[in-house]
Amino acid sequence: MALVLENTVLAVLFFILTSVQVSIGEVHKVGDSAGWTTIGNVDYKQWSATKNFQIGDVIVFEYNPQFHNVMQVTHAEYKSCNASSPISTHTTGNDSITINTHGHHFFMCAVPGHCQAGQKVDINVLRSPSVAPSPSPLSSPVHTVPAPSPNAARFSALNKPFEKLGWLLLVLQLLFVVS
Ligand SMILES: [Cu+2]
Repeated sequence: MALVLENTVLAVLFFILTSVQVSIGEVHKVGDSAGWTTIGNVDYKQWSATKNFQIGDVIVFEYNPQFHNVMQVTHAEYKSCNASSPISTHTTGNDSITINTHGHHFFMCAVPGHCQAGQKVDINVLRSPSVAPSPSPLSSPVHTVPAPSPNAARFSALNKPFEKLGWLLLVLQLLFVVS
């Protein structure tokens, strides 16, 4: 009996740990395979528009540090390509920046001419959209699993450990009843 209980606890702990791992942020490499560059006219606006940035995500800038750098700047500085008073400076050539707040995060290369040439990116972390009910004529009246949005998936991933805990308590109660 004790062995069964032990195995159950271990299994549940494993589920909790793997569930927690799912909720860790995504890694986004700026410019994808092109990286952080002025070569090839990479459209960083287009790149960021295709992403769904979330709090906890990691933004990776990969570049040759001899030719480029990364400066986080204000919106005004981003627009005017002015890096005279950056919020933060990154120069390793492989910079990982974790996004911890909602809203816009503006980055540019401060090498003269590069920002003007388009080496600038706006990482916009949207607030989780309110889960507004959107009844579609195609959906059945029976409330089934809603179409999972990336946000919903992430949210449920965060809640999973607690579901598992509830499950653990139920199992423990059953075991006590049986023994
Ligand atoms: Cu540059």
